[in-house]
Amino acid sequence: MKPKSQIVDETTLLEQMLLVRAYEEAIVAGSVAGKVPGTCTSVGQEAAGVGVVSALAGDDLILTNHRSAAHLLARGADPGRLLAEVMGRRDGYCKGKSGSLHISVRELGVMLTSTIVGGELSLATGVALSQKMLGRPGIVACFFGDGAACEGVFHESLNLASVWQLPILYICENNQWQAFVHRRETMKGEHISERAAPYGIDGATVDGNDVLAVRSAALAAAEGVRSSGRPFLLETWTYRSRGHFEPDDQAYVDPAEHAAWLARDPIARSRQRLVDSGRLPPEEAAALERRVRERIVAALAFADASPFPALDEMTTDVYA
Ligand SMILES: Cc1ncc(C[n+]2csc(CCOP(=O)(O)OP(=O)(O)O)c2C)c(N)n1
Repeated sequence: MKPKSQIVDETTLLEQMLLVRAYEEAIVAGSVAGKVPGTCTSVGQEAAGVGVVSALAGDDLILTNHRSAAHLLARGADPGRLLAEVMGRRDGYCKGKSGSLHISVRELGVMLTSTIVGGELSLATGVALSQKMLGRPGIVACFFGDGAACEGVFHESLNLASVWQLPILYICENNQWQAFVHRRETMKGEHISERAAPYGIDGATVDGNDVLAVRSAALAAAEGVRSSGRPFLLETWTYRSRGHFEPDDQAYVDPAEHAAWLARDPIARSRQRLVDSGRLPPEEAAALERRVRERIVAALAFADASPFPALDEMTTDVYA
């Protein structure tokens, strides 16, 4: 069954962001303990992913990248099966053969995770063309980073999507960093959304650390793509507060920049807004956090109990 994704309640969005954070913190802790392979996290970017996915409809399709936890979890993926996948276990969504970097969950419409930077951009063009030719209603949401937007494939993809009028919502999570290099060193101009106009596409930048702002911008953008059948480029302005991958001591990061962005943490902001407005009493916020942590403890136990695939399964379900 497709998930119901038109969530309106900020407490639900907060719960999803907490789930993403707890899930990735479990991966970090597990990698330190040598139990889970280190991977790329999206700590600090939770509002950008959760806000956009909350605005998608059940039959929309998602293509994502190496920082996909928020996209998968907000879409309704089970954290136990995700952790099992990351840990290479048989009960993972791809039977433990994709790891975190290639995961796909067809039943949730998450078509693929690409670890080839920008790979999802060209593939989204094909998926959207197929949706259009088959007359299917779902639009395609394609998540990528600011580094990917500096590659040729970004320009080729936007050009074709505009020429062929394809229903793609491009979401650039501009987290300021491209692996170990700041975007200032590789990128001309401040905003990726400015690159939409030359291709005849509309674009916008939104505060990616404010989950309500992201949701509202994504609802408008997705609705525009749905009704016009044309692409849209939404840039979520955010920050990757952990390293490029685990472990990474982030010695290359300016501490003042890091501190300034930590002060804008999307989860703390949403929780504060809910508490200040009286919509979420502090004790209920604490109970919510406890429930999320318990869910992740159970998910880890599930993943840990799942066996590795047998040796004779090594060449099944894979290409080449
Ligand atoms: C084509 C290609 N080039 C380089 C890499 C190595 N690499 C992996 S992630 C990454 C940084 C990508 O930056 P960005 O698109 O901004 O995404 P972010 O990691 O910031 O989320 C790089 C260079 C790769 N996987 N694929």
